[in-house]
Amino acid sequence: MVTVVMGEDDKIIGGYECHRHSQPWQMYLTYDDGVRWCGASLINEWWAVSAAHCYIPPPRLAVNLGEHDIYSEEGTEQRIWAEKVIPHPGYSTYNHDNDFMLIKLSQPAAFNQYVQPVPLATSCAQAGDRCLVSGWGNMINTGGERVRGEGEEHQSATLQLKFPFTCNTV
Ligand SMILES: [Ca+2]
Repeated sequence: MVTVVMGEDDKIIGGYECHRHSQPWQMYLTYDDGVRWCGASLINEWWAVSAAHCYIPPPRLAVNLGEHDIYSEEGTEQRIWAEKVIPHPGYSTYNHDNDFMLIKLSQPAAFNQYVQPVPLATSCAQAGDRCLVSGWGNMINTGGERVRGEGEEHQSATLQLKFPFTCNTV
């Protein structure tokens, strides 16, 4: 598990369109009647992990799996409502420490070639390791407005891991 917390105007650049369904654990969250929200990853058929700053109470939150193009119906999607949403009890809104959240699904995800749990790490990451981040974030800065055409296909980027003591010296 790698967390990337950035300042308000920091961006990840240099991304590319993911190979279709190459990250079958990647999901995005919606609330109410389908408002697109944060990203998340499927851990197993009942549970997903996201960020605590994405908290929405369970009756309103849903996970969306099997997605690639969020603006077209591809026949691979699963939308499942959340039954429980559990932010890390030590989450700090001040500095985003412990920015993790577990989501229990109201029914199990159906695994297939488009929906699979994320392979969890078996050892700690080291500084300098390369890691892949992905999602459907905005691709241009619109001052907060989401506009159709931005990040509609699943995007990937590779980052090199730095630990805080390294970041603080550059
Ligand atoms: Ca779709």
